[in-house]
Amino acid sequence: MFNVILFGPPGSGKGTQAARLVDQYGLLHISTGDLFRAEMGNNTPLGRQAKDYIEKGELVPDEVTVGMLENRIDEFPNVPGYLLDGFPRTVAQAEALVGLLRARDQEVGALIALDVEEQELISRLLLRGQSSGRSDDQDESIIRNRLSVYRQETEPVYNFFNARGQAFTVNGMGSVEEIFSRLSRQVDTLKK
Ligand code: B4P
Repeated sequence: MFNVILFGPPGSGKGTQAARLVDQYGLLHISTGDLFRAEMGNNTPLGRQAKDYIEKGELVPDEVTVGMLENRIDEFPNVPGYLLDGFPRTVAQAEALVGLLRARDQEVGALIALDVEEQELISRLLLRGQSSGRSDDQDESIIRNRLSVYRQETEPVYNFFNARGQAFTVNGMGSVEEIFSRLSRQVDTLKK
């Protein structure tokens, strides 16, 4: 199994690139953002709980997020690997991930971070907000809060995996195709 974490700030292209990477490598795409939006769309108790946080640009509490991720992994035990998109977003989530994979005789293969300039992130998210209906993409102050939460709570996850020799960075500026070819080269090198 080859399990990859696709990492980066909101708007860095994680969801966009994850869709291509799963096609290329046959991995199972697990996006915690997509899972929360599906729960919100179905108005489930979990969705109602997540909505309050997401609409403010805050992170959903770790115990809720980790439980949802673990259920998803256990639904699909026999895949060539998982592509984690938007998870882990805190060091506590990273520790939980390592533990839950170890309990299943698995491990994280690598974390690949997309590096994108802040102004570009804001432009991409505002542009998506015009068509997606996502309230967290429509208000620049909420976007700025997401970026500040990212710097404070999520960036340390990079250091957590870097200390284990498992973190890599790819330039996330440019066209979707250019970025995909950089990412594929990185994955191919790691899989060798
Ligand atoms: P996510 O759904 O993960 O939201 P995101 O970070 O905004 O999406 P992503 O980064 O994948 O978007 P992309 O760049 O592909 O999370 C939403 C919320 O859910 C979080 O704020 C949080 O509240 C909650 N949540 C999720 N996971 C959690 C966790 N683990 N713990 C706690 N809370 C959690 O796309 C952005 C736009 O850029 C798109 O319109 C795309 O078309 C465009 N784009 C992409 N690549 C481009 C390029 N190269 N050039 C131009 N535009 C590009």
